[in-house]
Amino acid sequence: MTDSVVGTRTVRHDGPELVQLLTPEGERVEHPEYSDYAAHLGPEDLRGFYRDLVLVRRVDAEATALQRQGELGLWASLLGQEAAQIGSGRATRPQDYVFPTYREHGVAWCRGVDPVTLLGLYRGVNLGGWDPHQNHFQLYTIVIGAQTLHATGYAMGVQRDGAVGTGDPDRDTAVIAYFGDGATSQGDVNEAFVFAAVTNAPVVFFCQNNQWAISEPNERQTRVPLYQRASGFGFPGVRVDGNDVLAVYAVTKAALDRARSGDGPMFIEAFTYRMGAHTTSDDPTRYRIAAEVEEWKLKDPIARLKAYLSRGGHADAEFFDAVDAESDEIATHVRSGCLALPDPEPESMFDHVYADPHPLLEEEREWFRGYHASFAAGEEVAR
Ligand SMILES: Cc1ncc(C[n+]2csc(CCOP(=O)(O)OP(=O)(O)O)c2C)c(N)n1
Repeated sequence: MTDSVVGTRTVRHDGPELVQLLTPEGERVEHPEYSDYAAHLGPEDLRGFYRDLVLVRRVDAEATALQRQGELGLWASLLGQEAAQIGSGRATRPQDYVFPTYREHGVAWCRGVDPVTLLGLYRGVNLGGWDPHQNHFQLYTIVIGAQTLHATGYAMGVQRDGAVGTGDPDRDTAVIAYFGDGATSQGDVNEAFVFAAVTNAPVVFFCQNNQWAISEPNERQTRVPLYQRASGFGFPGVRVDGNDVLAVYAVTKAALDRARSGDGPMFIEAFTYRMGAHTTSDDPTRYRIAAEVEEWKLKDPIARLKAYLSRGGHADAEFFDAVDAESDEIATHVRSGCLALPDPEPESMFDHVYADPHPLLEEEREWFRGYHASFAAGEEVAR
């Protein structure tokens, strides 16, 4: 067991319970239970993982820059959490359904959501920006933990539709809900665990433990490692190295297979670290010491896969250069796409409040139309 004392914090971040297939130095290691779930992955798959990690980091960096330049109102960075998201996202099947928070840009990437569409909410030009049914990727949820209930309800529906445990790999469906360590303190999350457990719903709870809920560190949120909570609800919990894309893939695949086959929910704690601020509105230097960040830089998810690929002769300089060139292209795509996002019609905020027409809403829309028309074009709104 390795404990590290960082300032006043003692953080348990190692030990036999942490599933790992790739060490921080980039060495492949075996795990008695989970190695098999990643055994079919060849060099080409691993190069694909590397490409995903680099590109989503670049999308994230470009979005952060856009916020700094006033083009986005806010951005929630995933820096450091790329492996947790790519590993788990790549383990899902097309028919599975994903319920994200507001930080799952890497999972969105795996589900085929264009990164530009992620920016609409943060630019304030729409309330979400993609069709959840197209990619089986729900809209971002800002209310902490709420999506775990939505996910559990959806999973119970999947069960009732008979899309679990049929043995047909294209039909059996799992649901996966993402949330952070802080969310595990929410009532919604605990209620979701209860419902999922007693109904044996096909849902995987995927917690990215990035060790901070804004300024609240893990030790202010829990007295036991989070993965151990699951047993109290009656389903298995596992802690995986969240910076190890291979281990995350293997553990998530195991949990999703289990859910699809009808064996019920599972909790995954992906132990990782938020390298940047909580959002662009946050200043972590007010509560977090630099030594902790420095320590986690040595566990960088991209560096460890790059080390493995290079040392094993699975990728050469030409490959790494090509991925870098592609990341420049995606940055350009994100930037130009963001600037081209159309401003919404002011009245469109009434469009999706109710599924069917509603008289009060129509009245409010009418009032708003008149109010808006009362301003001459270009005239300053009186304050
Ligand atoms: C119900 C609710 N309470 C409070 C907030 C304000 N809030 C936004 S993010 C956050 C911390 C979330 O931490 P965590 O769940 O660990 O996720 P992370 O952002 O670290 O990935 C809080 C308290 C909120 N959005 N919703």
